[in-house]
Amino acid sequence: MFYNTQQEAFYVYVILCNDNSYYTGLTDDLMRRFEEHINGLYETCYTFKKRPLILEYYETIPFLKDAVERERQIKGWSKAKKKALIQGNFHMLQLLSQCNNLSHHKYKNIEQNINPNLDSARLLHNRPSTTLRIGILGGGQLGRMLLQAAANYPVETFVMENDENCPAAHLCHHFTKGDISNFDDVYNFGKGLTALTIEIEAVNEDALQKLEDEGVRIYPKPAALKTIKNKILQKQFYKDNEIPTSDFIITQNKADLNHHTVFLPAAHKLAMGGYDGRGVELLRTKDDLAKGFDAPAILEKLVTIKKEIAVIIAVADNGENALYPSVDMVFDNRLNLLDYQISPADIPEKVLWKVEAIALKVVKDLKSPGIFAVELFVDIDDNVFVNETAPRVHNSGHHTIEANFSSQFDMLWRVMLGYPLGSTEHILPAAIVNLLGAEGYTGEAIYEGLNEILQIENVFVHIYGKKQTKPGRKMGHITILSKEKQELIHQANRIKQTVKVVARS
Ligand code: AIR
Repeated sequence: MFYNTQQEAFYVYVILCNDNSYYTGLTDDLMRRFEEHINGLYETCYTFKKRPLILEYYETIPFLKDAVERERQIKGWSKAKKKALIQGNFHMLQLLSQCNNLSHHKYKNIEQNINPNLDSARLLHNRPSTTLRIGILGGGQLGRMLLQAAANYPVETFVMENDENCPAAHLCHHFTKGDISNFDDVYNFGKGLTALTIEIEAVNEDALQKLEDEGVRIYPKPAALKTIKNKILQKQFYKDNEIPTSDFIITQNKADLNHHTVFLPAAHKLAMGGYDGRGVELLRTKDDLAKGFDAPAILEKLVTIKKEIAVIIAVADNGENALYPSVDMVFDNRLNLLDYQISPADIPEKVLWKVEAIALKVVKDLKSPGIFAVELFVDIDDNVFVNETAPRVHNSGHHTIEANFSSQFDMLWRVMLGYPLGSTEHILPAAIVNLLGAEGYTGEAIYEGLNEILQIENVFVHIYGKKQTKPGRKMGHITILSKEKQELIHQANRIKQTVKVVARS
């Protein structure tokens, strides 16, 4: 090979071939050389019939001797190292360089485990988007809606859940059947991924901690998840951080309740594992004590509630945050489940400020990026208390799919992929109605009344694809958009009366 040694610079370049391997070369005319590759000039002698696809990387080097040395160096590098160079991931490059002395087996392991995008969001912003590998623990409706939003981004998605027919199983690129509460299952699932999120709290947080220590980004951080997941720790966290929350007593078993009858009426909430109305019992009088839980729990003084409000907040890796307009939640007291919700909430500005300031404090004190839903009570004197927080996408944010510029699901991808936060502004006010499995029906789900409802304009149906219905199970939701609050309430009631989730008899 002859080079024009009179010229000022030489190029060492890396091209991606159509079999996904890299070819490294040296030239004094980058464009000409690349065209020659494209036209197949080097097919047999250099690339063994690997046609180049893309010129991925080049360096300009002033002296031929240095350029030859650099080409020799890069040629000897592994694919992972070349990839790190192309991505400008110097952290990974360094780590891989240190691995040269290890045995092949060990080296391969490290290579696989090193997250190709360990560098911060700052670096992510500054380079072209590459496809990242992101996992979701849990495959229910929240995972499903996350995946619907993921389809718009350069991301390879992974889901782990016990049930291979779960709502999220068929929307991800890779499904793993596994137990999200088992250490080994979670660790093995997460170790090759760039980032991991959860769609339910009941996951193995020790495995998440180990993964985080090894460089996988976890949303929310395992430490924040640990605090929230256990209702006793969660309540203690509010107390320690002077966040207003209703009074509570910790109970270890059912017998403990007998010592606290003066505290009634109260809500007894299981420390671990409750969701969607499960793990909560209202104890009004002594006669209700038998309904209490025989496991660690909190007994929470009932507040005279005027309103229940939820605020969803997104937090980026760099701490930047974005608040969604608050949501009015109207509950079904019998099932302890959300009945319908309206956003933005109808509350005086002074109360709204309190709500937003308290919700923001909760999220800031948790010190974690991700999406958080803070549920709050407003009492008859307009005092605001935190009820509970979820460190994930949440039922109270489902309307954001149609009603806001960036939905809560879209937002979480922005956070995890290191993109700028989206706008939380609403396009139109919205209401949602949860579609719950009707009382008295258990079995293969069928949906009555959808035809009628789908004739209404500005109504959006979301069926979660759960094969089996049972009383009170969340099977779907319907969103209504309108400028008029009365119209939202009217359509919400109409939907509640018309749509029914029953079972095939
Ligand atoms: N979920 C998680 N925490 C609260 C809720 N609602 C969602 C998640 C989870 C699903 O509910 O998406 O996977 C489980 O619903 P089910 O009906 O299968 O118990």
